[in-house]
Amino acid sequence: MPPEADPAEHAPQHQHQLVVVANRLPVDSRTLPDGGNEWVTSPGGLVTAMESVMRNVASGAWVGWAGSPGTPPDPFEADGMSLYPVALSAEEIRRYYEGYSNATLWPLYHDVIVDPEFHRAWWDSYLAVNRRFGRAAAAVTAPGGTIWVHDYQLQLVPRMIRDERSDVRIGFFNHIPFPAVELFSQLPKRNSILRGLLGADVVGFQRESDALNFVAAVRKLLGYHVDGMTISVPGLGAAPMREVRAQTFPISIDTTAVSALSEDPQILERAAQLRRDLGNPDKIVLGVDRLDYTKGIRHRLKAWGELLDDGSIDPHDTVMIQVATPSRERVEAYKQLRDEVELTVGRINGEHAPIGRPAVSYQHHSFDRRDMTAMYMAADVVLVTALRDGMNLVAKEYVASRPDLQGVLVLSEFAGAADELRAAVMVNPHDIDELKAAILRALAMPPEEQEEAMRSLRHQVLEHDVQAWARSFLDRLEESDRPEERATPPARLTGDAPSDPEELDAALRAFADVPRLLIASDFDGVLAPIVADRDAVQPDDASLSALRDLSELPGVAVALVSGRALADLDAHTRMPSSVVLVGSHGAEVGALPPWMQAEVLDKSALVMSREKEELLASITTNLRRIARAHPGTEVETKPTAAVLHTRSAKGRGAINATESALEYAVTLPDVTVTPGKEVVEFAVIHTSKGVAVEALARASAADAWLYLGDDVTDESVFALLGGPDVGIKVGEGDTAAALRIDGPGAVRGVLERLLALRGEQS
Ligand code: ADQ
Repeated sequence: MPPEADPAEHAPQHQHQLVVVANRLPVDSRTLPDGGNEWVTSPGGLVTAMESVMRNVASGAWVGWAGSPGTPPDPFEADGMSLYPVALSAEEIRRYYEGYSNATLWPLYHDVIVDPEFHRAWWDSYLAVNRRFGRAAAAVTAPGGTIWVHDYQLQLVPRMIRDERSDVRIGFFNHIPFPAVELFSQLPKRNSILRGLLGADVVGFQRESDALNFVAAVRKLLGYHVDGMTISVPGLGAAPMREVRAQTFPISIDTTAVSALSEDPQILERAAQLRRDLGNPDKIVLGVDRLDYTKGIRHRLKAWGELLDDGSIDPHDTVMIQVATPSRERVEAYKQLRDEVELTVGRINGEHAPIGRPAVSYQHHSFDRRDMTAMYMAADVVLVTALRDGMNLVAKEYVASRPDLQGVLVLSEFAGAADELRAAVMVNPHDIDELKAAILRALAMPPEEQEEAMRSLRHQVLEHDVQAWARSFLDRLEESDRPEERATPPARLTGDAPSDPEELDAALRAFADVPRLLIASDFDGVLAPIVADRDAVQPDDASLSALRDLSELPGVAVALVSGRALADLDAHTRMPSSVVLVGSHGAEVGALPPWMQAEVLDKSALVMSREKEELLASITTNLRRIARAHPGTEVETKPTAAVLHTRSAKGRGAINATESALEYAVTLPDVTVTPGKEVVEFAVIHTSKGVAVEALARASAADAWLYLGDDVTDESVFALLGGPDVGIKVGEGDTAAALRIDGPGAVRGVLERLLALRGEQS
C-alpha cells in the first residue's frame, strides 16, 4: 500500500501565495551522532532561484519528496519557506520514479539514446503519485495564488490542480528536452501527458526547439488550434476556451554566488593545490557530469583514449579529471553505463598513466561547491559533450568561475546551453574525429583567443542568472488571464481509465428504474469503430439491434445523434421510425414518432436563409481549395455545414490542412467551427448536439437521459447532464461525463444491459 500521509493535513489550509512543486524537496536526511536523523536543506540552483522570488511574497512553500521511502517527515520551515514532504512508498520509487520517470520518459525525451521501457504498472503509479503531489499543492495554496510545477516527473500535476483549483495560476517548467512529435508519439498515454501539461497557463522550456516540439505535438495529437506559441484549449461543454502559452526560459545559475567563490583566496589556493596534487601538468581537462548516458561520457573517453593512443596528447603534460556523480544506480541502463565507464577509465590508465599520476582521474562522488569551483578554476579546458541535455549547468558554472578570462569551454551543440554560449568551441560529440580535433584546438588555444571567447561567454552568463530566469517565468505567468475571470470547465473525468464496472452497473440500474427515459447515442466511434473511409463504416449490429428493441419499450425514447448528415446517418443505420435521427450536430432532426410532442422542438433557428446558403457555398469553395493542397484530405458537404476530413492525409498533411482550415476560420465570425477527431466542421446554423438532445428530452417528457459519446462535440450534451442522468464517455480524454467505457464493444454491453434491465419491468 502506498503511504497516504497528506502533508497538507498538518498545516493551515490554503495559506501560501507561491507554491513550488518538484519531485524532490531541497533537503537531505543527515544521521546525527546519536543515531537519530535530521533534515538539512541542500540548496541547489532551483532553491537559490526561488529564494530571491520568495523574498517578495508574503508566504512561499515547496511541495516535494524528501528522498526516503515510507512515512515522510512533518512539514517544516527552512530558508523562509514552508516545506511539505510528499510520501513515496518503496514500490512507487521503483515504478513512478525509477520506472516511468527515469526508464520511460527520460530516455524518450533525450532522443532515445537508450531504449525507453513501457510498463502499464509504471504508468498507474505515475498517475497516483502525480495525483498526490497535485492534491498536496492544491491544499496549501492561497486563493488566487500561484503554483509552479517542475519537470518531467510531474507532467500530469498542472491539469490535476486545475480541476481542483480554478482560482490559481499554474506554471510548468520542463528542465529536460521535449522530443520531436515523431518520437513523442511512441509514448503510451501521450495524450494524457499533453493534457496534463495543458492544465498550466504557461508551459516553459529550455530551448526554442523544445517549445516548438511541444506545440507541434499538441497540434498533431490533440488537434488543438495553435497561433504562434499560444494554444487554444477547448473548454468542455459550454466552458470557454483557455489560452495556454508555450515559451522558452533558458535556466541559469546563481552567478553571484559562483563569482564570489571564484574570488575567495582560499579557493584559489585549493585550485593551485589541485594542480600540484596531479603532478603539475601543463594542462588539466575537466568533465563534470551526473553519471548519465545522456552526458556523452563514453564518447568523451573514447576521444581521449584515441588521442593518447595516437600520441596527440602526452599524459606527462596533460591530465583529465572526470567527475561522474553517482546517479539512478538501480536503473539498469545506469548500472551498465557505470561498468563501461569504469572499464574504459581503467584501460586508459593501465595503458597510458605514468607511475604515480593518472591519465584520467576518475571521481565517482560528490564535491561541495567550494571544491567544485576550485576544479573549474584549475581546468584549462572543460568538456561538455552531452548527446542531449536540457541546458547543462556545468557549462555555465565553468564560465562564471573564470573572472581571469582564461580557460576553454568545449560544448556539445546538443546541450541547451549551445543556444546561448555561442563563443564556446562547438562540437558534435557523435563525431569522434571532430571531438578529438576540438579537444586539441582547445588545448592549443592562445591566451588572447581564450580571453576573447571567455569575455563573450561571461557577458551572457552574468547577464542572465537564475534569479532573472525565475522572475521572467513568474512575470509571464502573472500576465496570463486572471483565473477568476475564467469559467471552470466542468471536467468530471480525466485520463483514460474506464469506470469501475460496478459503479457503471449501479448507474444503469438506477437509470432503468426511472419512469420516462431518453437514451441517445453518438454514432461514429460509439456504435461503430472509427474507420479511415467514412462510407465504409461498419456499425455494431448487436448495438443497433439493442437500440431498436429499447425504442419499442414503453416510456423509452431513443435517438441517434451524429455529426453526419441526416441522410447519411439514415443510410448507415436503417433504424425504424421509433428511433429519432439527429444529423449535422443537431442542425437536422428527422421525423419524430407520433407520441413525441413535436411542437416542443423549435426548428425556427434551424432554417437556412439565402445568406446562409451563400455563406456555406463560399466556405465549401475555400475548404476545397485547402483540400486540394493537401492530398488525402476531402470536403464533405451537408445541408447546413461543410466538413474538412483529414483522416486519410499523408505525413504532416493532416496537421497542415487543419492549421489552414483554422486560420481560415478566424475570418468567419458567424460560423460555428468545431475541430473534432481528424475533422473540422464549419456550420452556418448555430446549434449543437446538446441543444438538440435537450429539445428531444423535452419533446419526449423524459425524466432522465442517458447519453453515449466519444467526441468533443458530444461534450455539449454531457455538460447538460445532472441528477438522474447518465453520461458515458467512450474512449479517452477529459470529459464532463461521469462514467467512461473504452470502445464500441463496451457500448454494446451497456445497451444490452439496459435492454435487459428495462425489459424485466415491462
Ligand atoms: P542535470 O542533468 O542534473 O540537470 P546539469 O545541468 O549539468 O545536469 O546540472 C548538474 C549539476 O550538478 C551542476 O550544478 C553540477 O555542478 C552539479 N554536480 C555534478 N557533479 C557533481 C558532484 N560530483 N558534486 C557536486 N555537484 C555536482 C537537469 C537537466 C539539465 C538542466 C538542469 C537544470 O538534465 O539539462 O540544465 O536540470 O534545469
